Amino acid sequence: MTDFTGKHGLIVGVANKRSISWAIARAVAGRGARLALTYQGERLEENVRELAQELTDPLILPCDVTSDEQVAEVYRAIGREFGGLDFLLHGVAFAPREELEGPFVQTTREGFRIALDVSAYSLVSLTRGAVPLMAARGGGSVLTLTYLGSERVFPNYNVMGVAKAALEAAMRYLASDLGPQNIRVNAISAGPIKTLAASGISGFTSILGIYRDHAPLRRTVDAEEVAAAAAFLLSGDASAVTGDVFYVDGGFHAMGM
Ligand code: NAD
Ligand code: IMJ
Repeated sequence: MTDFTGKHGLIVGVANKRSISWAIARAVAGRGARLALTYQGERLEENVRELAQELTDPLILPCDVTSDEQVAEVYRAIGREFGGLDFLLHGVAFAPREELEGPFVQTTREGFRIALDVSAYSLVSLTRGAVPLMAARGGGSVLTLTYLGSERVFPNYNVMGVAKAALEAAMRYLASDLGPQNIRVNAISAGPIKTLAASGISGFTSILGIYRDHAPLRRTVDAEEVAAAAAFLLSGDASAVTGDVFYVDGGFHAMGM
């Protein structure tokens, strides 16, 4: 199933062992992929290098997505080392903490700019950099991670909801641009999972409880379940799927009440 033998991938968004991007890295590496992993800053380098010890011959590179120069250097290194690229996983999101509490109407111009730059524009710039390397392989697959807060209101998700709406729209425009080059672009909308991006969010535990009570499957999802769907979408098995938001949320999105 979903074999990645001989495939090369770039995974952006690993912070620690709980990161959804790390679960995806393990899933595709376990099916034979060779990976480049990036870390956001020196603070996270050691984490990523330690996790990557279980991978075969990984490429570990710095990448703060707000730096065009760092993004360019990532692709120069991948071009040198891999000579092409088959898939890209975008698992990056950030808004200043103060924006994730209190009323959305108080969102600052700077908080809005940062959230959309890091969480949505980065898909555009990372995908653009990947295009020549994917074209060299006759096509590729790009996948991003989103949340239902793009479509409905969740307490405190605030400007991240707006950033995820922009991310999903960007995903569709990229799918349209790049389809002719056989590059597919999709998103997984995951249910809530306790990761670093969920830590310290007030009310997060009660949101998990609401999913347990109301999702059709009456439970929350784990990162490995997101990773299994990600492996499918990143692989040739999904060769006719592009421009899609694929829900891995126990069915929660289907409910009205
Ligand atoms: P995480 O904190 O492990 O991952 C977020 C990543 O974003 C981190 O690795 C962090 O280093 C990276 N990042 C932030 N700013 C960056 C920058 N300027 N440059 C480079 N990297 C930067 O948490 P996660 O839950 O695994 O989040 C991964 C993705 O999944 C995010 O897009 C998030 O919105 C999405 N998601 C998470 C959940 C959830 O409940 N945890 C649900 C749905 C979607
Ligand atoms: C985050 C905030 C509020 C409600 C939330 C979340 N719900 C879920 C999340 C209901 C599921 C997690 N999520 C989907 C995210 O995309 C989180 C993004 C995020 C988290 C932080 C925390 C630390 C910080 N900035 C952040 N920026 C983005 O300083």
